[in-house]
Amino acid sequence: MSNLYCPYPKDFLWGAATAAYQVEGAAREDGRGPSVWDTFSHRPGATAMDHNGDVATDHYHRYKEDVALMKALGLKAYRFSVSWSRVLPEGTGKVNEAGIDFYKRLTDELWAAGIEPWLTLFHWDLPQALEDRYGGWEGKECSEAFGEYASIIGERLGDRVRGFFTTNEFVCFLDKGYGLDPELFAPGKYVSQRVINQARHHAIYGHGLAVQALRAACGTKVRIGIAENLPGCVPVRETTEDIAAAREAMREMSGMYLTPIMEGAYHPAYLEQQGANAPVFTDEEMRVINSPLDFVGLNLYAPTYIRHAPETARGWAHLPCDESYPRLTMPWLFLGPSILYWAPRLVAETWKVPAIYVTESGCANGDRPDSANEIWDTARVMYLQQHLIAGHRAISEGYPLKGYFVWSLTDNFEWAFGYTRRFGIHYVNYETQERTPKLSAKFYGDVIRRNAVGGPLPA
Ligand code: PNW
Repeated sequence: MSNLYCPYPKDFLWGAATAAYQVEGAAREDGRGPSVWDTFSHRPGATAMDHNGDVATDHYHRYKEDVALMKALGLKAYRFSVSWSRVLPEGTGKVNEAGIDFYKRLTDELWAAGIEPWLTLFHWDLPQALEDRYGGWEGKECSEAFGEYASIIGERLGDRVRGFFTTNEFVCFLDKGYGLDPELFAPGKYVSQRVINQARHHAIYGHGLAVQALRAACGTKVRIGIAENLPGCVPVRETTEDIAAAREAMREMSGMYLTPIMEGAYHPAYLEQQGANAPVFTDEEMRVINSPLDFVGLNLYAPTYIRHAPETARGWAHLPCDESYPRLTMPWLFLGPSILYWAPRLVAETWKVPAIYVTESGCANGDRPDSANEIWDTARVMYLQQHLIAGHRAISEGYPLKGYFVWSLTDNFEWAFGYTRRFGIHYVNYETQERTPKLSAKFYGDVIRRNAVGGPLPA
């Protein structure tokens, strides 16, 4: 499956990503407190086959083996998340030293393997104590707790981490968990639109407080940004009008998250649409939300097609993918590799961003080991290859795409889908916890070694 030869820049950061609740396991070990995902996944019927993250891929105990897999790939960076309730079992207050120690061991192991640690503060696993006390992000106290947590992580781990992501994908832990998709996402509750909007505000304010806390703790030694799944708007034709429409659609559809973070103001269309439900905020909070970032991280999976629509008031229209559109093994995972070109381009054109990282990119496949225990995940190889060709185009046209983190290093707990969906480039046998590189791991290792995608492989 070779293709156009696309060399990448010398210092391009090739990485892989995971998240604490999806891989760590050890849910009740060494003083870890429960998170909303522990509560949710133990609710009968909440997840596929009632799976939960109690053991997951046992990364907590097998991190050395996982770092060895990364080293074998030639990975330059590893994106992992810290379990907030492992470090602060009550969400605030007393630090659980055993929790901090785990992340010290992990980062030591990474540096010893020549791999840069990139740390996500929050990947959905809110301490249950904060959900109980404040209704989670419904309370502004949660934003402040997040700032304090960021400050603790900055002080304790800042000297061993290269980059920080504050939050991962607002829409999944807010909109979806608070009423849009509460069957699939923790905390799995229904609140009013007004409460969702205020919780969104508290979460981006928490992001801003975390940026300031990390900066205060670590100065300019670390790089600070976010991992956001903004709608990956793609112009349906490469015309001036459609490109402008896609740019504006991206900005408006991000009107409650990335737009205020980058601009210090909500998109006017958002405030107008929400009317009396719009969030209440102060100028000072908006300034905190707008704290400067070193980079923007984008989780890119599926395209959102946009066309110029002069007949509408906003001037653009979304073209949903229909039943016949090709997709991978998730209901929303439509295949559209050109997002790896358009998202970095539109973000760079819209906001002043020094650097962009693709913080997640990958797909679920029906992977099954053959009789020789090999996993020929051809769809994933095609997916990665086509996306990387599109990323190459973004770089060759001068957009500041600096790195790529494949989702995911290994198969893991895919939230409400439990272990029934596999996103890894390494296969995990959940009976034995044995890891096996899939064809895609070999493909990705070759990309990293050659620092290029496509073209014939050397003999
Ligand atoms: C991301 N959607 O979630 C998360 O950051 C990962 O933890 C997760 O395992 C991965 O993607 C695969 O699902 C998403 O509905 C959840 O478009 C939902 C959507 C996209 C990403």
